Amino acid sequence: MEYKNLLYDIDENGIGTLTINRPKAYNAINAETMGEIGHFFKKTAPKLEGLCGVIVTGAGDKAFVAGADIKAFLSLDNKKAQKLSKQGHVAYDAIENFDKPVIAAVNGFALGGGCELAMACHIRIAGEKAKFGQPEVNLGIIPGYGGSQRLVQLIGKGKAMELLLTGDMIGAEEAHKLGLANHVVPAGEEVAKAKEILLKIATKGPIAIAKTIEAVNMFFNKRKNGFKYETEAFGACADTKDFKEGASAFIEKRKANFTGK
Ligand code: CO8
Repeated sequence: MEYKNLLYDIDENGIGTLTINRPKAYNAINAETMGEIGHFFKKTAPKLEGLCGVIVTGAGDKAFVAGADIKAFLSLDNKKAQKLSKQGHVAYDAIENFDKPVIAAVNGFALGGGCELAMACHIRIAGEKAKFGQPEVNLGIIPGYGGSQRLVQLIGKGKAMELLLTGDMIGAEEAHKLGLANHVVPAGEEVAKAKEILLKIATKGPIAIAKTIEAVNMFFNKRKNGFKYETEAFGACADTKDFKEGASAFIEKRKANFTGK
């Protein structure tokens, strides 16, 4: 599918890059863009041959994503707002539950729906000029794309409450200190760092990687028992050829050759 607001490619190592491409609006996400993000993770990315992971970033050097598109807000009512919020939940859940690692390369403002996008990714790399925040209260609303839940998961209730209630923006170092950013790198090196991590993960067994993502996400799924799931997933991994190959390679002191089977 042709996207109007997204660019994507896949390199020779199987690393996909998804760029939110509305630089004039600091990559703000309107309903069309959100629909495209959901479509990318549900329909396009699973079909990309040899894909080992995805980097999500923003076009230009100012913003990752500066939030939902505020210019579309004035026409919202309760019903329309809930519809948009649900659309965002579906798209960001697709990222969180994607079976290959997704890394946010945060190259500038990650505010509101942009911070929520970064938090839906499995890992976040912040450029030193990145700014994070959930400024929704400044607009008289609350986060609608999962921010009230995922920020608590990532940095704990007290700090999350402070950021959500004040709407304050924080820099990359503070985000790193809080556990919101995994790494801080010089501006312009966010994607390179994300690639370095994805290349390392690509040497592991793909089934084990998919099951790890599922098991970690399970911790936060109040309807399911993550520990029970972990046991079952561990058992399922033990049935794979990759598990035998990984264990054999260790014992034989050689590099494992995983096949995803
Ligand atoms: N929406 C639409 N346009 C935006 C947005 C945005 N979120 N952010 C920036 N822009 C546009 C500006 O309007 C401007 O465009 P133009 O030149 O045409 O006026 C351009 O990007 C550059 O912005 P500024 O001139 O303001 O640039 P500054 O460097 O002075 O400031 C900031 C950058 C600090 C990022 C500033 O633009 C800002 O505060 N933006 C808004 C940030 C924000 O409040 N984000 C949260 C939005 S609410 C949200 O995300 C809720 C998510 C859940 C939604 C649930 C369903 C509806």
